[in-house]
Amino acid sequence: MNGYGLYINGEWVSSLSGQTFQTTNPATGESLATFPKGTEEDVHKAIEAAEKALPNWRGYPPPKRGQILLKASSIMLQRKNELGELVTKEMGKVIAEGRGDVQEAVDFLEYISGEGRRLLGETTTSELPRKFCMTVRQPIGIVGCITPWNFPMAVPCWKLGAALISGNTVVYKPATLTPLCAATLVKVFEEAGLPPGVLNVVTGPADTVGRTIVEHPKIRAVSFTGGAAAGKDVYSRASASMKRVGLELGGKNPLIIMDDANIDLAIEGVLFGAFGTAGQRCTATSRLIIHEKIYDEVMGKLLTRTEALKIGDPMDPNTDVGPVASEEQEKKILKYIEIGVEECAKLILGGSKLTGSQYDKGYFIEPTIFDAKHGMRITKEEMFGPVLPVIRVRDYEEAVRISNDVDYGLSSSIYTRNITTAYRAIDELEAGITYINAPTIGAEVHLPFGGVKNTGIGAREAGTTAIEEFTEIKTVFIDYSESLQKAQIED
Ligand code: UN1
Repeated sequence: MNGYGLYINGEWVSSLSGQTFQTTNPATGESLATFPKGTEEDVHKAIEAAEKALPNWRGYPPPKRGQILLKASSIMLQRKNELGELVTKEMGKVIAEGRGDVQEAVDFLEYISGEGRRLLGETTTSELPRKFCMTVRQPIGIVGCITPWNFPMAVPCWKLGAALISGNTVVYKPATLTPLCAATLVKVFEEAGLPPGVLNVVTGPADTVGRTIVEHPKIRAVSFTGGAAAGKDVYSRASASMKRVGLELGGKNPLIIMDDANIDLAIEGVLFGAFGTAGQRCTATSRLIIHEKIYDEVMGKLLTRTEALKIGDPMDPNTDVGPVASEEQEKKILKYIEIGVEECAKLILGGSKLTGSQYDKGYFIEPTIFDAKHGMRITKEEMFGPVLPVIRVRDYEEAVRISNDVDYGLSSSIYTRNITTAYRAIDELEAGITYINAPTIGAEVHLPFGGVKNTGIGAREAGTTAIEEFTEIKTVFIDYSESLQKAQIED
């Protein structure tokens, strides 16, 4: 077993508490590594290092910052297989998706490195003669990034890449389930030439490490991806020091199949959207809404295809569904299955933890399908597992009304061959992302990512909007008239 440290001021150090925690493989229970349990004082040290590194990094020409990020991207690409295996070992997604997680990180770092040659401001006119007006982008200062376990390479890179290219220094807290992915990622940045103190990592619990980051007045912005309850807590605590807050929280993403859809294509989409990553994506297809005319046909085919999914060792390339990420996840998902049964949703498929032979050491849950009614808890709350409630509707209007009648609004999808229906859905679905004839998952890094309602606030991550979260806009007026000119007052 390897021991790892916190990464502060370019050095791997142990926690001031001397306490540690383990990271384990959710498919086998095998222990992977030991990490320091960071404390409030450890976070203070990380903040000091970030503060010390800030003037130099702020002054670093952005294209040079971009070169470092581009190098990190190419190191990750070279090591894609090894890093993909690490993702799979530490959080359980199947190996093709483990590699996909790494590829998404590679793609984003490549994309955002080019921002070093843009970071665009605007120039515009003045209402006074011989006066020049423009905006420039400046770093915010020290920022905190708090990331989830479900995309332990991609999501940290969205945040760290955008924060770093913008000239901020960072205190980073990875999810307690995936510290090994985080440490490996940080080593990539180190190898790519990131100066000491620019990126600092403190592993440990949310209620000490996370909370200190969120509350410390020297941290000027926090970017958080995680559950809705935790996100609300971050938002209210961060407000005391008037921080900039970016939140990417949950989803209850509908996939609608209309009566004119290509049904086989739609079923492929449902399988990938609902059971890919064992349903543990914020974008996962977590409600299936089917037009009544084709309900029986879709359900018949869906059940046959779902029953054939291979559940097991996520390192085996033939496996379709791996374990869920932890015991806590397993408990929560099984509890939701119980709730579904109690509220009289009809359990059509699955519903149990798998046991026996290879399953006993890990957290495996059968892909589960419920025939449900809109309004049940399983149709409104995020379950974050391989559990799909299906709702039957009369027409498009009812499908959209039900789609929108939840607290979340991240991703959404409709399968239809009718162009009018497709365009109406773009107008009418309340979500940050709408797919036409594709599942709710699989967003690309050069487009904005995020949602409405309880899904989050702040600028969208990724895409052209990625730097909004991590830059301040300064407005500049240059008067070269050699006289005092008074805006709004002179004729
Ligand atoms: C997440 O689940 O937090 O669109 C991110 C997708 C991926 C990103 C998911 N590209 O499903």
